[in-house]
Amino acid sequence: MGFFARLKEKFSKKENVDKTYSTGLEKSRKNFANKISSLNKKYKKVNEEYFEELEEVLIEADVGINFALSTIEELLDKSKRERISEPEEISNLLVDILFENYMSKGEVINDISFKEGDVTVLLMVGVNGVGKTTTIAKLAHRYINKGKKVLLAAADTFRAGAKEQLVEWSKRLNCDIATGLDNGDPSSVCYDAAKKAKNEHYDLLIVDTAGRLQNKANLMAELSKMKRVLSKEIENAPHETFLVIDATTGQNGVIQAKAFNEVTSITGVVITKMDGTSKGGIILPIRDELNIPVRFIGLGEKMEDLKEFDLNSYLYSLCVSEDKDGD
Ligand SMILES: Nc1nc2c(ncn2[C@@H]2O[C@H](COP(=O)(O)OP(=O)(O)OP(=O)(O)O)[C@@H](O)[C@H]2O)c(=O)[nH]1
Ligand SMILES: [Mg+2]
Repeated sequence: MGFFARLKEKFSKKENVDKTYSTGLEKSRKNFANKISSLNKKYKKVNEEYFEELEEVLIEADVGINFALSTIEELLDKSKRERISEPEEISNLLVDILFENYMSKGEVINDISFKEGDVTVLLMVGVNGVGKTTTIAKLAHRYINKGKKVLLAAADTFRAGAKEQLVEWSKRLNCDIATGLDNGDPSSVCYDAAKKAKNEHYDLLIVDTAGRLQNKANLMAELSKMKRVLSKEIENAPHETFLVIDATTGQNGVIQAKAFNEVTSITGVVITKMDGTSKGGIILPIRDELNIPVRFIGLGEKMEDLKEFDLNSYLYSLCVSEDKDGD
């Protein structure tokens, strides 16, 4: 049995499907699964046009041209080898290929692994407006609920109101925060926060950074200074650097990921605003081209809508059409 057949069996009971995933990916599912389902009805046997249309559906889901081309090529190869010509089976094989491709691109990890008895430091980076600060709030909420002592650092000293936004979250979450001067050096906030986190035995320090679009050299210098300051206080900090990407920006997100990956080492990607887009395929080329695991996925505005990335739930919610599902 292929991956997709097993997945459908696993989720044959609706209550086994994560509601946040299925609701958050609704727009993407309509744009992907439902289109494939109509394609399968249109063709009795697959032919060249079928594969062309399937490739178009992939591109519309925003997986990017290169990823779409290589996936279709692999699908053609496999279907020939396995002598499959029935549309439904071909599209099942497509999901198997998407799964295998994700799994083959390096390690699959989600949750943060904590350093027992020491501070774990998480640096959040990404261009402006992608959802860094709200994701920090959601992560803080998550780990506070798991009994962790969490400190936030407002190291976005650049954007007007950025500090106040994080302070507001800290109040709502009842979470401690270290702040600095507006337009001050973000590294000095990092220094104060790291000292406090170490002396007062916090489990997790989450550092918010400015999403300003600047030249690579400046960004690299600023991030490496912050990292240097953090690691002086806490061994090997930051232990995690998450790049936040807004799913609604589509292929632009892939470009951002490449750019950030060149200036600093990223340990994970967080994809936000999945609920607001039909471009849900964006996760696949990011993983394919960067070999970085997607760690969390933002499927809505509520605190609980940030979920650990789960490939099964993601592919199921993206690829199983509603008409077949009986919704
Ligand atoms: N629907 C939805 N909205 C989200 C999600 N994540 C973030 N947002 C919204 O995106 C907007 C921008 O979020 P911020 O967290 O301020 O983004 P930022 O990256 O910190 O922005 P800058 O500090 O200006 O660089 C806010 O209105 C959030 O509510 C999500 O998963 N789903
Ligand atoms: Mg922010």
